[in-house]
Amino acid sequence: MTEQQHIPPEFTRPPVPPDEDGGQCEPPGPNPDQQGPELRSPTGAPVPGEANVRAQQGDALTTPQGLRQADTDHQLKAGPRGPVLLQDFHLREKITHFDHERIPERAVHARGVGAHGVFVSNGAAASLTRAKFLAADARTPVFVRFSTVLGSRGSADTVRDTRGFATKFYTEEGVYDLVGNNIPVFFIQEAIKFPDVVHAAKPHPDREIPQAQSAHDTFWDFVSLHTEATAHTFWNMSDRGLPRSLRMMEGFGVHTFRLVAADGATSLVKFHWKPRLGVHSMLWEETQLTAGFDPDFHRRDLADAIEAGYFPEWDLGVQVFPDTPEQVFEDIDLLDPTKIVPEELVPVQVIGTLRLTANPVNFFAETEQVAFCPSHLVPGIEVTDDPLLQGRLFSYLDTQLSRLGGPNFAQLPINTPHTAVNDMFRDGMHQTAVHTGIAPYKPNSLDGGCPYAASFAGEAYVESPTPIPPPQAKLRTSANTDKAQVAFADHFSQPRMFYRSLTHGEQHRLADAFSFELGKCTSVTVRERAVQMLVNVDEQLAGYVANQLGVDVPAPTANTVELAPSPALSQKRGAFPVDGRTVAVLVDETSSGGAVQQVCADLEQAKVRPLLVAAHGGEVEGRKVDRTFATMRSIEFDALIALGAPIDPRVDVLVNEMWRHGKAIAAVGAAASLLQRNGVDADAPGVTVAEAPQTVTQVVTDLAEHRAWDRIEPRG
Ligand code: HDD
Repeated sequence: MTEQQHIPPEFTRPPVPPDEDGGQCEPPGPNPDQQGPELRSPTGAPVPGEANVRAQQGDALTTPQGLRQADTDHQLKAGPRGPVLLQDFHLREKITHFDHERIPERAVHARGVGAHGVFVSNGAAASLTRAKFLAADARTPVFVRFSTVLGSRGSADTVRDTRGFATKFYTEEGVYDLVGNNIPVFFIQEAIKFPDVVHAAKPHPDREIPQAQSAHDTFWDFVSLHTEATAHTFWNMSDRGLPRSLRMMEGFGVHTFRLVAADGATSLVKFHWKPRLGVHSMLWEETQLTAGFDPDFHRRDLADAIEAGYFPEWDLGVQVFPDTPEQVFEDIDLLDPTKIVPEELVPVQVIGTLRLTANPVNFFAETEQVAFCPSHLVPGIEVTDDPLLQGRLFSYLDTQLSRLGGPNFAQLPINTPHTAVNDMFRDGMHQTAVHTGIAPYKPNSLDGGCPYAASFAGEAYVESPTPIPPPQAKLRTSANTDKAQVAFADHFSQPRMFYRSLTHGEQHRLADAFSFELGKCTSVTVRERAVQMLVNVDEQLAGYVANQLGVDVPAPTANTVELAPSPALSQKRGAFPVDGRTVAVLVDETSSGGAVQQVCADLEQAKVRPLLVAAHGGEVEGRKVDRTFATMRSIEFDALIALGAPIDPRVDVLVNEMWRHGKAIAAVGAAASLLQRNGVDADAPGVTVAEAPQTVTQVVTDLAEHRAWDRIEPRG
């Protein structure tokens, strides 16, 4: 593990709290704290006893039973060319284990990448919730998994799709999972429709085509019939569906949750993750090139940035609403997961900051086996009657039973709480705890009544986060109101608000996305019905797409209301931190005189990653060549600084693509001929021709804007 991939000090297990009732219970199973120096797994969970055993064996190759092995290259035969012997148990065990190494991929969100980190609360939510990890200055280890939704585990990162943003907080009160997406609304309002929307969105069941795409008949057939999906569909067709980096996208809890303060007072909230690096997207062409050239692009971007010490950060924020029986705010039903509350109406208040600081040591052990569930709650955070959220509370545990081999997956290191577990759950496949005692039931006297029922004695808090609250807790349900039902039924007013909140450039790219997606549908009926959905949102948009498809524009059919645009929904422009951005430093045989070293050092000083690009591998001025003309493509770089003007068609492709994608381009001295040769206007926005130091300064400034928008967006 590199020095950067340290396990933050937060990964020490908080002391096991004294048993609340002062009892003398021994926690079930071996207490690793009593077994000498603990070995910590990457997740920070202790690995009981392993430190001692490993010391004895050293690093010799062994069988799973610990038998030291001298040879794993040859099979045991009767004579040098004879039949293989059944008694070659190493051969049998090795191949048998290999045959069973794959587990079922996630039903959705199969393609993902994770990282460890820490959440630091600023205490702003302490008055709203008794959750201890939201107290002032509380530091909590976390594991985050980002994911796409539709694709299989081996699909490309940069497809057009929603991104999962799941965060596991290992709090001192147990695990809290905030299982969100980078889109604040969802396709459906009721969980019962989830199998339908996923069946429609996944590849067609006859040929299993297309992989990881919504551009096909069944998806658009469903969303144009089940029009509550309109809002999410618009967000997916916008730039939000094409994140430049997992480090540069927002996250949303989507649902409305309930916070419970220490005095029992409740409020309703929506959670937001705001990336410190800003929200930035790729262009559609970039994503297509990248999916082929580097399918692991987002995984690599996240891991490389963390490895380089550019730790990505997000501010966690909440929109806070009064907890009224109606649970409706300004005619927006807070139980409807297809609706947002514009930030202009209810601002987002920052309550803490997440920083990702370590890559997993083992993908399968951590990223593949992590199990999130919206019902992993802590005191002070509760669910509401949102019909989508209610169904999710069941589905995650259910699917993980088959994906992770039975009911004990919470004992896997990545899922282990950093607190004592006295669940009295026993046996079952892969039970790893060695429980003690003879009475895993309550009430009992034979184990001294242990474990004691947790009480919150001394605290006003009487509610319980457990799904079946004890008699003293009251179930909170929402009032039925006609207004609420009407709000659920309006599927087009908020998509229109979203569309009208975008810049012209964003609207143009969204219209082209609809044209691409629907252009891939072979059914004219589906195309026409999708245009009907669009015309209920915006007639000009529908007209543009209908023209691209060659279909007529129908009249609007829906009753809608005009909502004020929400500027917060458009991706912010302006200068953002450039941590971990990549710059191609292009050299040729004339590049010398220390320019390479100087430019790369200046870029690293600005927290930008220089990638040296040359005709051949090796070194230039003592610096390793990172990419050759054979291995590079423009989509890997956020900007280009040319110190040379090599004559090579692949270099010309690089320059043309970066020009077309509005990326910062700079040339030093004679390298300006490279721009001239490719028709790059030296006076255009985002283009710099200067001496080396000035080019770095200007490129870093341009990088902060993400793109030279004036170069690529239609005027007006
Ligand atoms: Fe889900 C996984 C997010 C609706 C059922 N979901 C999953 C993951 C994320 C989300 C981020 C991946 C977790 C990981 O990295 O392991 N899901 C959402 C959001 C939703 C949503 C933000 C709407 C607001 N999900 C949703 C519904 C259902 C599910 C309505 C079922 C009724 N989701 C699942 C699942 C998954 C899952 C099938 C597949 C893998 C897993 O749970 O562990 O149970």
